[in-house]
Amino acid sequence: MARQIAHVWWGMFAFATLVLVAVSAIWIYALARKPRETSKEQAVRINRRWVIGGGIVLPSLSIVVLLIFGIPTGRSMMPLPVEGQQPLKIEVTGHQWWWEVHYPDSGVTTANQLIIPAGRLIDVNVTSADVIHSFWIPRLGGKMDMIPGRTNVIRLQAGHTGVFHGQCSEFCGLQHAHMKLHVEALDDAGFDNWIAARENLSFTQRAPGEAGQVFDERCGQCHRVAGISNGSRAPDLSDIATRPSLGAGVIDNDHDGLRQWLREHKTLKFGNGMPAHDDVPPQTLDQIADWLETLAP
Ligand code: HEC
Ligand SMILES: [Cu+2]
Repeated sequence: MARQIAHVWWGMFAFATLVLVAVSAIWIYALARKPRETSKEQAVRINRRWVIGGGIVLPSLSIVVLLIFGIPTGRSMMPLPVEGQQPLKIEVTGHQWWWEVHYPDSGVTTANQLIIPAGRLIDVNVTSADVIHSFWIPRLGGKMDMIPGRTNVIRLQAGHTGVFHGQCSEFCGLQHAHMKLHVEALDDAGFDNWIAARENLSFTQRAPGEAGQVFDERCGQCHRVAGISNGSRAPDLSDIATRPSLGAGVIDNDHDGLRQWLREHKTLKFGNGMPAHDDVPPQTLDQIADWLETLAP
């Protein structure tokens, strides 16, 4: 659909260029030619021809042609039923400043990453938990406001597998720029595996000793880890070890990055909704990090 829109855009661009060239040519010709003797009636007739032809017929014709191409293209981005295809429904909720991603058919929840099957129609149901955000994956086309108390649907389709980048595109506060979404299109089998691995995910192993206690008393109040904690105010951490970045793209999710996030997230992402844990000994935070690194399907 994004490709069709691009085609319409290039068509409009080509036509506009043609009009510009033609008008310039006529203008230069009019400047350069010798004045001709014309009677008053003749002048009026010529005038009228230009007003009717250039001012009414040409624009009307252009708009009709544009609508012929534009309306079907616009419709293809609307979440209308398609014969023989059941679009995959995914719910994406904007938060200051991270993305909650939920697959209602399988009950899988993740954050800051949107994994989709390539080639399939996807109906992304977007909303917001706080202020207005906007869902935008430039290379997949289309953009949709995420409005609290309202669900908008945008239909997308990735033409091939690979990584695309998403970004919030409605100013939503201090860290609006740090609200990136990792979008990855997998082949059908890869996507089914990804979902199946998370479908009945449940952990039993807590972090050892004090780390486990701190997690239960604090982290778990906001964060969910399947089988361990049930917080819903912050990104679900059940598959945190498999995510490419932390803080919606602020820092890579590797050994050092995770430890740095837990200690310094207030400087890495000033104003973000996670409280500082300065009173927790750094070794304990590191132990929590060790344990978070095991949270993968
Ligand atoms: C008051 C709620 C709250 C508490 C308590 C809390 N967090 Fe967070 N946490 C958040 C929020 C909100 C974010 C998202 C911040 C952002 O990216 O803007 C977050 C992000 C994270 C992330 C990055 C997730 C991602 O996918 O980007 C990790 C890891 C994390 N928290 C671990 C912890 C740990 C470990 C603790 C306990 C020591 C903890 N959190 C306590 C609210 C909380
Ligand atoms: Cu934003």
